[in-house]
Amino acid sequence: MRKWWQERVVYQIYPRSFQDTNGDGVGDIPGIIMRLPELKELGVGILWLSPIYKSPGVDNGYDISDYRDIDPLFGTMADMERLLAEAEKLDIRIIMDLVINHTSDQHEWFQKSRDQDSRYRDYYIWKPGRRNGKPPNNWTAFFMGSVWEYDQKSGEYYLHLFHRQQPDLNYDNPLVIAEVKDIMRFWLDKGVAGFRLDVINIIYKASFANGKPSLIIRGLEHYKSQEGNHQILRELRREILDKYDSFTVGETVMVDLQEAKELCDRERGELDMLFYFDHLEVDRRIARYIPKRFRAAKLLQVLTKWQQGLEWNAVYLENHDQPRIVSHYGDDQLHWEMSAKMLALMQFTLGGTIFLYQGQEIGMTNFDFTDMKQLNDIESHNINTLMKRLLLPAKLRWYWIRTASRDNARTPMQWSGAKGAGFSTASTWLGINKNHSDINHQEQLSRPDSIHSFYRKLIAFREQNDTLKYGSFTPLYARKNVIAYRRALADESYTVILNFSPVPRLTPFSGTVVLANTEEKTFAGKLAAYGAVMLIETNETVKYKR
Ligand code: ISL
Ligand code: CA
Repeated sequence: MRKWWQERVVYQIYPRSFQDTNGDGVGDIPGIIMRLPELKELGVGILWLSPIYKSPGVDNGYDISDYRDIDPLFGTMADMERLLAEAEKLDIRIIMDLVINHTSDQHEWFQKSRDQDSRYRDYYIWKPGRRNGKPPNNWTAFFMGSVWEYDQKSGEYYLHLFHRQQPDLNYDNPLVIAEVKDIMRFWLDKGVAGFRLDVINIIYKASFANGKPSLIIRGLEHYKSQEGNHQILRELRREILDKYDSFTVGETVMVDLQEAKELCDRERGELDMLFYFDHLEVDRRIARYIPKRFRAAKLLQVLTKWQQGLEWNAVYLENHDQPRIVSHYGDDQLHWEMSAKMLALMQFTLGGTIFLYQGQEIGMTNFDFTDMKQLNDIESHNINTLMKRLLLPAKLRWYWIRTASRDNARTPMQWSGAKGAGFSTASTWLGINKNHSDINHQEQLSRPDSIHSFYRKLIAFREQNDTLKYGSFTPLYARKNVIAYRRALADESYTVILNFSPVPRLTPFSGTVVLANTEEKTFAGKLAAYGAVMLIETNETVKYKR
């Protein structure tokens, strides 16, 4: 049976950078309300809000200090209720970002937990150090360094897989699971339609033995996708989520296809879909920060694996942790518009639920910062410090940060070409890209051939089209950074051909165009630089060979 969340396009909002209404340089909930009509116009059916809960903001809200309150930076609970009501009027549903692997160290639970005798002690993972004065084990954190932080007050170490101000909850404690259920109920009762579950496959730590040697994350094998983790997800699903008309999308760290299949299996009843990263790491080495050459053939291979492997995909090219897709797999200079549209066409011709990230629909690019001081992201700063310690030259460090920093996606939304980009009248929490004079929402609304118009067209087309949402996926061709695949359902079949290179390419296909980033109605085989076409009734002169 088909579900409503398989039919709608999701739009991720990073509230801090979306729309400021009170002139403090930070986006807020009234700003989201103000922009609802534009989102409706685009064709969006679901909003995912990055965290707006009370938080000290060490990791921009992914460190929650009160799950039942709104951070004053973003507004009030009344604003949030108004947002839910206004969105409902437009038939837009809202999912929240739920971060339950860890809390903020400012959360009341954690503060109380520092007392050995508190009932909250076992809400977190406390361990004595090893006899040699070393921390409890050798695991390393996602944001660099040890996962253990010594707490003077307790005389013990606590575990944090991310920043030291993000202590991990203890999922061996049923009280913690009970708290999570309450929090979920609280928001579902307010009318949210589900959750994006942050790092949800690493919440259960099965053992605390030393990790095996690893270049990046040491210890992963003791907590990634453990049976205990699966059990918790099933329990949350059965006891809470199934009681509401809701869905979940899990963000899953370093997940492989087998794990993903288990996590999303309908019968098992854990997650509805999940975010994996493979398709964005085609040009990355082990650590996301180390680049390597992009090859479209490799991308096709990865897409094929996941499109064919999973029953239902979450299809995304950007989020608040990733560089902008046009700067990443496209060309944000000479071929900006063509490559942004080519990537849009690729995304909308993949099966699953589409997730757009704010600004993607106007082809926003990576930041134009020139100095580390302009960055806010703790991950970028930590990685820079680590690379410095490894004596990597400044130029290389900056090149890596510039291509991979999470702040690339976090610069304020470019609504107009005016000072402040229509985002804010004040000086903003993170710099605005200077290219907002050319790349902005207002300019694109005025043009029927803009990237924004193209997205609108794609959303509308897909809404009416089951083949793109539910059809099979077959790879057809990969040569010289041109790839092609087929999507088919019943007696409908489409061929999608994409050129990832900055020069025109000849392909063995021709046929009738349904969607394209150029004007032609029939395709004779030659794709423009970053050209993209979707054909119905295709002639193919050569069969695909790997
Ligand atoms: O972004 C990453 C690589 O640079 C990942 O390692 C990322 O930290 C990981 O995917 C988890 O991300 C999520 O949890 C983090 C938070 O900082 C991210 O913003 C969030 O998306 C901790 O809550
Ligand atoms: Ca504000």
